[in-house]
Amino acid sequence: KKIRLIGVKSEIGAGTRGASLGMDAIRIASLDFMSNFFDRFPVEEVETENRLLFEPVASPYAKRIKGMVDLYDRVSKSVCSALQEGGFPVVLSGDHASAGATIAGIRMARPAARLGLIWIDAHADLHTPYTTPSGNLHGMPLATALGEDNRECQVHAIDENTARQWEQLKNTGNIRPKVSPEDVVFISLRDYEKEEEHLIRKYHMKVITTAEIRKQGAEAVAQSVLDYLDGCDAVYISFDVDSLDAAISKGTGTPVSNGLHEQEAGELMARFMRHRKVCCFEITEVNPTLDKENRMAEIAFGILQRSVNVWLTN
Ligand code: DIR
Ligand code: MN
Ligand code: MN
Ligand code: MN
Repeated sequence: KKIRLIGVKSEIGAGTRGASLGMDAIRIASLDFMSNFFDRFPVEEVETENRLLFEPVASPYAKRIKGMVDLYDRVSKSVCSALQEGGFPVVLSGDHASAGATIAGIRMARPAARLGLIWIDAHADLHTPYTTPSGNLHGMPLATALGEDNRECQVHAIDENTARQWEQLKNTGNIRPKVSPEDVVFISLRDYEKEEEHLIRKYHMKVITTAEIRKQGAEAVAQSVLDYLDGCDAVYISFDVDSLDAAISKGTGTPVSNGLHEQEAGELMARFMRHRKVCCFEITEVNPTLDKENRMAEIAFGILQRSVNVWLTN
């Protein structure tokens, strides 16, 4: 089996500009560390829809969703092919919105599999166009994977076009839902809205706090997460760098305090990547325009390199 780096330099789902440069910033970090990582693992880039950033927003509660429908199609097919060809897809994405397409791609490659998700993020990314406080699609990828509308908490009326495009996102690959809420684990979740909290409570979704990791240790927590997902056939890990503490994550659009230390994140990932069911890893939301020292990308590269090395020595 072979590592397949998939680059999604998209930022149409974010509210702050610059995340489309994240992958290149990670590449620069690798050069600063004199690593041959990107020489060993060439990136297969997916075409983006970033030109939409110059156009007026048509859907205020799901900004640039028209581009996201096309992006979901491309990203899901690319992830699906990598898996079908026996590869291990490592997705380097700009903003987190396209992670719903990564998940779709996994299910397209393995339609019968029960898929578990490890969502390492300050945010729950469970919004929908009916509940979003920002209209930013990077707050919604998990809802697309769950096939969730959360109409019980509806706050906005959605126009017909937006509603149809939202249906398309949820239906990517004609599999819906892609994952069930009991097979999702949040790690370091700490910034969410009441509409998201409603879903977490309603479905009794598993949440692991930063405090628990500090108390029990990353190794033990990682093991308990894998035990929790034992009934799944495959596991996907989504690593939003804003899971890291605000003190070290200036270079991301929405930093939040009380997050993970670099060491804790590295240890969690090292344990996860040793597990044979883990089939895909994504790292996302590095924004070098917010970070003159490129620290965020350096940390992201460290986590990426360690994760890939652990997987290779398995
Ligand atoms: C907020 C922030 N929940 C929103 N979400 C972020 O706009 O939907 N997700 N930053 O990564
Ligand atoms: Mn996120
Ligand atoms: Mn986040
Ligand atoms: Mn985000």
